[in-house]
Amino acid sequence: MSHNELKTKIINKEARIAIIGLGYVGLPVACEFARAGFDVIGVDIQVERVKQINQGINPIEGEEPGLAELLDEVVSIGKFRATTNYNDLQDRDVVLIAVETPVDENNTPRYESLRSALSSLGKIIKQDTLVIIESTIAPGTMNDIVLPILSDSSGMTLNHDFYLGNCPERVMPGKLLNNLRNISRVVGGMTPETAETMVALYSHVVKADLDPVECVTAELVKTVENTYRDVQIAFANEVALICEAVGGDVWKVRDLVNKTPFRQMHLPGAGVGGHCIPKDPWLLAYGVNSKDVELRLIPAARAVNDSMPYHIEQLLEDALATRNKEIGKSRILVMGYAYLEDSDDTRNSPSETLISHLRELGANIIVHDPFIVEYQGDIYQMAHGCDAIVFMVRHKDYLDLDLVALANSLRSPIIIDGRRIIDSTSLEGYDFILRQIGLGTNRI
Ligand code: SAJ
Repeated sequence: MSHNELKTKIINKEARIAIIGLGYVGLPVACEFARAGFDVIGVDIQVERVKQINQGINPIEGEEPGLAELLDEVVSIGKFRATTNYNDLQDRDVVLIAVETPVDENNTPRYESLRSALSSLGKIIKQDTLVIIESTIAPGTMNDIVLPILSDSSGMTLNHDFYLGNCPERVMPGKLLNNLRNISRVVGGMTPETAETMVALYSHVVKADLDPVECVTAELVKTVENTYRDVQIAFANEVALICEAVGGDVWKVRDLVNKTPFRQMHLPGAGVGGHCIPKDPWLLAYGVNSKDVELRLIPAARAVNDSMPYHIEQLLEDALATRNKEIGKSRILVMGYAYLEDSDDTRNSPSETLISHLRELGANIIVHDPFIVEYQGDIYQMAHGCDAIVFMVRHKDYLDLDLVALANSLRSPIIIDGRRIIDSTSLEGYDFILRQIGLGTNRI
């Protein structure tokens, strides 16, 4: 089969597709291609996950509108099935790889899952297969890691025996199917012809722009778009620290700054969590670490954002000191454990950083989070006898609390607000000690 014959099969939905990695990226993609009419096989190393999927049960946690129903539908009509066995992929024409690409404590990418998927695939790949990496990878990874592994393990030659591309995902937890269908995608091909074939493939499931580019551009766009966000958040956080120091209110400053054309100051807060924003700047940096480019802004932004949970701790320590209390002998209620408002996702949560350090100092910590079963409970009861309450996540449940009842529950009415949940004017007349990120006129 030639490249043109492959493209024709893709256009006619006759191409047989495989997705390696059935997580929050791979599973929705598999379901969408199956829904479009393709025959799809999914591969995952987790036996239980494969079993659940083949029973039509959605293994992805959290609210994902439409996913459970779509999965059940495409499995029941036989368009999608899952396996742990790579040998089941020997008849596949297109293989997408959507495995995790985390960074370790030294901010170095851990490509073990990607390497393993590529070498397993290489052993069974057939002639004229199109392989597409959907995982987020450092610039240069396609050339330096993906291509060599695939070539060596298959004994095949790029653009002669197989075709290769990189199409990073732009899906967000809670909006997986909607994002997949409606957000534009950068489509990186090792050749322009491959990029065009990939556009033909994705046009069956994506209703937004599909932008064909070289692979390095696709690698850069994905890591840069999240690094942009991290730097913007760090800027907002540093402005918040300035406002605290000079008696300003960062929220008022931000609103007025953003009235200026072409300004989009982000939200300062208690820290930056999740599986994308804290990681992708390091993937971008890794892409140039062998070159003579000294990155100063991007690592500095990461340092600012990583410092915010410790700044919350400083606000807490200062507030306790006004009542002659210290962290090590206090009982603290931490509100919010997830990394994001109205989510149960706790990956890289700033709350985790704060809580573990407070415990190291000897504090007695109680955690509340309405989205995490082990931390659910009556807030006013949980506040009873606590020396302070610390808001780390802007869950909607926290936006209309009875602050007087809260004050009466607390042993000392100290509120630390890391996400500007409390309207300080609502505390007029009450004996609260309020410390807020970015509010310089803190009440004593
Ligand atoms: N955060 C701030 N200030 C802000 C925005 C976010 O402190 O102005 C914090 C959040 O509290 C959270 C972290 O940053 O702890 C990340 O928040 P996020 O809104 O960026 O959510 P994520 O991590 O789910 O990011 C994803 C990314 N999507 C993909 O990688 C495909 C990101 O590119 C999106 O911009 C983001 O979703 C989104 O906009 O929802």
